[in-house]
Amino acid sequence: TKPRISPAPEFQFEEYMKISGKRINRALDEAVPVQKPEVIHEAMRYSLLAGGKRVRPVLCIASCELVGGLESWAMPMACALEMIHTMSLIHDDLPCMDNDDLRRGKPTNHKVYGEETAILAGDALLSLAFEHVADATDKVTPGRVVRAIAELGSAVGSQGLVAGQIMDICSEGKDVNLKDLEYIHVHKTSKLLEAAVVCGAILGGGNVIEVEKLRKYARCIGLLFQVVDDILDVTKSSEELGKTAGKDLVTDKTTYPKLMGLERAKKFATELVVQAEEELSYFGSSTRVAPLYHLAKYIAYRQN
Ligand code: GRG
Repeated sequence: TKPRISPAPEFQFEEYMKISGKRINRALDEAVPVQKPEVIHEAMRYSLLAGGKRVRPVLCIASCELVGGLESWAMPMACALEMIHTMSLIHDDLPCMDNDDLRRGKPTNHKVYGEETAILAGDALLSLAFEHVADATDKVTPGRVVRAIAELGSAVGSQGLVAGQIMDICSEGKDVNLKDLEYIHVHKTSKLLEAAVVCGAILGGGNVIEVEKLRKYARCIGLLFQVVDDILDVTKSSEELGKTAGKDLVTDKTTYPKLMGLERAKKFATELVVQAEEELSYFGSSTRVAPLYHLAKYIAYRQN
């Protein structure tokens, strides 16, 4: 790999994530007030405000600011992305899907509110996401808002998240090759990350070249996100195995390390960071590019 220059080396990434996270959490809190019927709004708020890294909203805002927009132009979309991400987690955790009891360190939505309410809370968050963006035409032209909504819709539906989830379900218990695995990840994980970056750029007024450069960057970090997830899965499992000798913690899930070996998976992750940085180099090394540059690194070197 060739030597790389870090844009704005003095950039305080952790501080940036903390401050952005606080502003995003405040906007989410205001977007879903407690109102009648209380139980559904409580269930929506329970999962939405339960923590999480807020990677998608931060990507959206950073991308908007990179092309010259303001945070406030992208905030409704940033909230919508987190609402959709959260609803996909609520539905993914249901007994008919992954049947998980814990999410973000707390009991899953259906464990607290029951399956019926959890399904409806997910549906309501999905619907609210689009309403929330469509309502916000006071700062950005309706044309840009409509383009961003189309982008978001395609990332979520039967060509997006839903496509990834259905292929994942259909491949259960079968041999999955690298091409199938990539399809699942691109749709389950990358599509929404791509929408976050692209919608931010559209709302910020980016031109076609800027939007497409950022799309390429987003595709790299989307895949990177999943490769790293798989690597963490393996390395954590082996750590756990050390601690809980005899207990079988190795899943039969198909992962990148399983298909290409741990070392090649790590090399692949490094290549993806380099490629993501190359896409960003189009924007020079101003402070505005620093958040996206550091977000790629954060995704690559995170521990959870
Ligand atoms: C979207 C209409 C619609 C239905 C849902 C269930 C389903 C269809 C899709 C599942 C999608 C899914 C669970 C993808 C996994 C995405 C992923 C990488 C989650 C982890 O994201 P992080 O690490 O989590 O950003 P935090 O908790 O930090 O937000």
